[in-house]
Amino acid sequence: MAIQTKGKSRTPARKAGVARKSASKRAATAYMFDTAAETMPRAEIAKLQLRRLKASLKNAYDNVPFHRRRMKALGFEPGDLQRLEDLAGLPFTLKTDLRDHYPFGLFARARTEVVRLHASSGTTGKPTVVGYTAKDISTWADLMARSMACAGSRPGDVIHNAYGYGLFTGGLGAHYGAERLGATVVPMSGGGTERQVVLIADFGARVLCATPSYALAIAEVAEKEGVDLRKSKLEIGIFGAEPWSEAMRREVEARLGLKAVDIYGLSEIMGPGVACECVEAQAGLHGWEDHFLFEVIDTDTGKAVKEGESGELVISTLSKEALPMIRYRTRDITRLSTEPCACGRTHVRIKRITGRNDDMLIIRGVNVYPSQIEAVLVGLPDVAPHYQLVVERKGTLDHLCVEVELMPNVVPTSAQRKVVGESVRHHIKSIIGVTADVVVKEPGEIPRSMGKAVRVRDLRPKLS
Ligand code: DLL
Repeated sequence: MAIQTKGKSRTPARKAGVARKSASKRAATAYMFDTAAETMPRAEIAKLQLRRLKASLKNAYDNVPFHRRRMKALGFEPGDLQRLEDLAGLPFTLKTDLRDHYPFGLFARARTEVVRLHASSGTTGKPTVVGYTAKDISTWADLMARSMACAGSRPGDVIHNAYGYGLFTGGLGAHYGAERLGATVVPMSGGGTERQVVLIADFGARVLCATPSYALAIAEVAEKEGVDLRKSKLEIGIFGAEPWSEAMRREVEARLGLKAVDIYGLSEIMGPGVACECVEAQAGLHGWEDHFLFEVIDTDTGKAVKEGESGELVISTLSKEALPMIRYRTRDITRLSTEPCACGRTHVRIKRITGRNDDMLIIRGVNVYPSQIEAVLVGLPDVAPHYQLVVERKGTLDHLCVEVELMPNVVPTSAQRKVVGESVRHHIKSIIGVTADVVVKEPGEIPRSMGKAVRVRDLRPKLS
């Protein structure tokens, strides 16, 4: 096994990642959060999942009228679950179910037992509200600490947290995880990018937590300010909350001088830390199967796809108290792999999330995800890795315009723009197979994100 493991001791100090060693000794140990849980044989994982799933279904049945009604309609009681496969007989839960029961209708605990609320802003209609008991918050901190350790962070690190604090789960999720790991957390939130650059350098951050698009914005401001973050103490980026490509990974790694690790999660299930890549392999996110059950389904039929085939990720929670989720349709498109990982962890790998099925554009019959366009742009000379896709309806057809930006060192003559525009158009057509218009903008003209980047401006008339 490529990682050093700890013993099986479950003393609180061990579990909380606070080994009783000097800080320097701790920093020298490749750290793993909970060996017993993370390297469990797969048969053991399945046994644990069945036990926990039964309890989670019972929690939902006993305490949430919505879930009880749906189970009763099928003549199903939680005790009827014999095998994990039986779960496929239960209906999916959708984002609209949370909205329809706004704000607390799917909670399985009295409001007075709920110590924290988070919510999605929700571009249309009501926000999605999620709640946590004190135990849920603690489990989340454990799983975030485990994720951070998996990403290569360890007790004693300075963790610069540029995920937004507030109703978004990124900021507080990473914050509690970093503290639980035994690191020093810098609670920056998003924005004030010049100051972020200064503090990353001055406080000696080893780990940067941010969305990949914001990490790139930080790199860009550092370059403009003449600060070489590649020479700073930064070694690891824990990036997620939005789709990003392998090409973007290489770009941020080169510009910040770190290893960029993908982290995944969603508020409805918990927040960040549902799954995380290991720094050893950087090849898919270990989904923490002792707390969640993952399925991948065909979006149209709702049936399970074979392992390795692409489809929509569906997640059930196994330990959540306040908001148990049964077969939540994430809309995220991915593949699962139970192949052994170089790091020795046995938990399933969720392959890079290519996008959400509601972000997928269909341009003259060709399915396109923004991350595919990103992968093309990032490889091209003179083109900055900032872009937006504008989708319009022309007659009966959808039309795609890709807005790109020149690199700051390129002289923006009209001839140069023409060359770049032509090259982008050609590569998108030959690699993805769609015809797009290309608008080449000046450096800095495409809006930068402080959190999740807005990649698509959809100008098509809304269906009523
Ligand atoms: O984005 C939680 C999070 C915070 C994850 C920080 C990672 C880091 P929501 O705001 O509820 O929660 O958005 C969840 O974001 O369903 C995916 O569509 C997308 N997403 C999250 N992580 C990734 C990722 C947080 N690594 C939604 N790759 C999810 C691709 C991601 N998409």
